[in-house]
Amino acid sequence: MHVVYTPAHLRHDPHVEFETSTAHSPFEHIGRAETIRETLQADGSFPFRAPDEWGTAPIEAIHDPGLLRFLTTAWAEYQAANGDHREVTPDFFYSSDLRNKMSPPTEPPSINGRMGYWCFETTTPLTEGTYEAARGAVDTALTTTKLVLDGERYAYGLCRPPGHHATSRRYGGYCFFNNAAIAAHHVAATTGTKVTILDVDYHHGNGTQEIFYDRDDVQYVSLHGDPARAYPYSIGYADETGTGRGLGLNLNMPMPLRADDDTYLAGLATACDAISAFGPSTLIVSLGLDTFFTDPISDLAVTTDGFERCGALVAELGLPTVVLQEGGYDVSALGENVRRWLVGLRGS
Ligand code: OKP
Ligand code: ZN
Repeated sequence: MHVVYTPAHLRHDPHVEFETSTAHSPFEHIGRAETIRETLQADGSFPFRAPDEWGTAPIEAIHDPGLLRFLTTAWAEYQAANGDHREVTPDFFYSSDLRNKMSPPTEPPSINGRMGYWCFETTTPLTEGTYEAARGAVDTALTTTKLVLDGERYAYGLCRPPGHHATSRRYGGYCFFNNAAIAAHHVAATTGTKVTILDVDYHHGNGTQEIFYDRDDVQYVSLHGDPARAYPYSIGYADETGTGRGLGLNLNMPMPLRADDDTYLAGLATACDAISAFGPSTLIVSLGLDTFFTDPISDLAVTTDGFERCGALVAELGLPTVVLQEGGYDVSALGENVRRWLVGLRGS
């Protein structure tokens, strides 16, 4: 199984995250991807390659061109307007409720206003090289996908920053471009076949759900901490099943507090039944390891052995599978947890 990796992710290097009313060192940092790289390289059975360059067209197929335009220049524009800041976060968020009974908000002219127009929360700072890192993660996702479309059974893309919280028009939740959504659309658009995104990150992939909610060519299936208690709070409930042509093709499976391996795997088996019923040509996995029992920001209780069982269960679908990295914040265990999930998938 090939691993696609680029050091471009090192350019997204936040030092501060505003979360739970404090400024602290970020959970999402360069050490995450580096420990995964080191563990997979040390294993010796995962050949590495760099991504190809895909340009911006695949991003504009999913995201508002305004979001792309904003992210290319926002960090530099913020410096020009506000003086030197190592990393930048909005201090104002647009809400359509502010303009109740009026025309909807449009992109404001000032950089401070635009920060809050394109971003939805406070934990996702822009650093000097964030845009290049986010482009590298998209290139990684597309190159991993191409390996599978060209005939490899499995491939793993070490995407960082992650992607599944980025909506068609907003960034946030450590995510800038939705790597998995861009990859899924690429498969659907270039092959004319159906695709499933299976999202096993602890957090609901609100961006992926939003992007495909009304489409009948891409199914979204997610297991995640119940949004009644877990980020992103406002979305991810079981009664969100799709709309229009996409009705019935969005499956949310909120998980109870401290769900263990057997509980989680029972949910995953149900998810796999829904995937089989849909009959996709290709599976894209949004792989988060933050369901781990010692993850610092999550509350499920999956173990390292459980991750290998998850990979093996997904393999039983018998589908060409693109695995893309999302979350996972217990850095001491992250590399081994990814490795074991992939070992389970490939069967040895
Ligand atoms: C990204 B991925 C809770 C704050 C949560 C953002 C979490 C983003 C997770 N107090 N902060 O899905 O792993
Ligand atoms: Zn997560």
